[in-house]
Amino acid sequence: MANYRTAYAFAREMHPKTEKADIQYGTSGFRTRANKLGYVMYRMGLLAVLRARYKNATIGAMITASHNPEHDNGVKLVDPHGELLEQSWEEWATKFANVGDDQLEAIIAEIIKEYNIPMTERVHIYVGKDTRPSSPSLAKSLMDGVLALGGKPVDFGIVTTPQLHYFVACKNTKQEYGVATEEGYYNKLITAFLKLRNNGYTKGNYVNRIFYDGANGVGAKKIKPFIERLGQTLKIEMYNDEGIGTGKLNHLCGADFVKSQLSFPNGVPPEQNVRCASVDGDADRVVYYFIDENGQFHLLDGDRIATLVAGYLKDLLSDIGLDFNLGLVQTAYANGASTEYITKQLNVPVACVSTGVKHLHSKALDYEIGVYFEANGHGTVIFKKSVKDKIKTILDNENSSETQKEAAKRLLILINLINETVGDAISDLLLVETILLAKGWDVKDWESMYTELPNRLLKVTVQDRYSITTKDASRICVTPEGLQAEIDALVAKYNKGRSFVRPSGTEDCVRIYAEAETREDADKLAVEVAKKVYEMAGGIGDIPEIITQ
Ligand code: NG1
Ligand code: ZN
Repeated sequence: MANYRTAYAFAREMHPKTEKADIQYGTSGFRTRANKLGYVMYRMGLLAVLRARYKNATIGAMITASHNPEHDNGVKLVDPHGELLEQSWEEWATKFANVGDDQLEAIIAEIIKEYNIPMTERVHIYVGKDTRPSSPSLAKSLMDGVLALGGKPVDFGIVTTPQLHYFVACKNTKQEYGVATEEGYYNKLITAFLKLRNNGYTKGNYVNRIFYDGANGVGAKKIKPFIERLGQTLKIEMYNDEGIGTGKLNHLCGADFVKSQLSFPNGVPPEQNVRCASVDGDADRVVYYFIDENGQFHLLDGDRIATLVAGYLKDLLSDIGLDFNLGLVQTAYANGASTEYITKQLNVPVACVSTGVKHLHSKALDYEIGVYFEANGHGTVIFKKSVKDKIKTILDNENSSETQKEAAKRLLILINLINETVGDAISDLLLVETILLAKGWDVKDWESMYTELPNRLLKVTVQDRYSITTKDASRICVTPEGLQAEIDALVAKYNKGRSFVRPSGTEDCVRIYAEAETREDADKLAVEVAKKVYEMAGGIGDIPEIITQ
């Protein structure tokens, strides 16, 4: 069997380190230009085997750069329960990626010693990839790494990020979570969705028709089984399903484009008052939007989904007559109005954590039912096992009323519709559709839950984005010194103003967020803060401005 010595020799021969500059395992794994990633993939293959042996479980590796342009790529490792790689191992990932070829042997030996990793188990590594043209060869490099350390790569081909997370969870729960195949995934979600539509699929203002923007990526491919099998229960009209390698992935379309540009994606017909949904390049995010009769664009983002879901769960729990510790997790990007609505109207506690799914997911675990969503549309709900067990007892109890039993049954089916391992655009979309139908709501009813504060996201390129450091879930800027005071002064000029800046973990830029009482003010504040960052943090390239199209 291969051992770490041959892995080291193989690396030098086949996957030598080509880049001098260090890279960092960021918000969502490694992400950069695809042509810089070959050796990083190989090394992540090695690390995945070590992690799998340490955990005595199957580990996943997803090759994707999500919403980034087509020429980028990346990799994120998936831990045994389908969650993202534990943070303490991110440091190992960064070390593995950056050591010289001649230090690889030593670092493998070091981690084996540190964790006392048994090097005999033949562990499985589940590998998935998005539709980027660079993905197949990068997957090959990663699988070379897996084989070099005697692991067994299982190639799932092109799948969405949440599908891969689901497969890993299924395998490690011995299929209790579901069957670890694409078919198993479709069956689980479609069965749940159809059961929830059993009593009909139109009600009140709800119309069972949506436009779906596949971002010219894997989200377009993987919605097809749903379109076929949901039939009339939900008429999904798909747009942006261009072939692989056309350069159109995420280009002027997809969830990130819609959320950051606040405009309709290319390729989707702007039909008035029709619910539209866009997913991103690996289909782990979804946002909704529509155009009204005055041609005005309206966005319903992750905050809107979170409030819709949390509100509906509260209703169901009150029908069931059980009181669980339900909490919602957001980031600083959440609209101030959504946070206020959730805490004051829904009476649900809200926690604010740093950007990045891993932070939201781990905080959500603190609640019996944890709902988490990033404003960009990435999120899900997680339920403690004890919650599921208690709900089941309602069904078995002969003293339960019909209302209680109905609600309990519904919630248990709803849990099967939710991908608890990670945010899942398709599962979230089906969840939203289920709730809107239950309430008899169209997009306007949904939007009227609360009035959002206008907000704006901008990017600034600087010499070294890590010269910007922050604290308090990114809400306070620590360095460059004096920048926070400048931001405070700008914010103070605007009613309901709020703004913060942080280095992106996935792109080489600093992100600026601003909100205020009016659209004009939010835009102005965003540009002013962006200019300050440009001045004080070594801006390069264009001075930021709002490009309206
Ligand atoms: P960065 O590039 O670190 O801001 C972005 C998103 C995150 C998360 C990751 C992973 C924003 C502002 N940031 O991270 O929320 O989704 O990508 O894809 O949307
Ligand atoms: Zn994504």
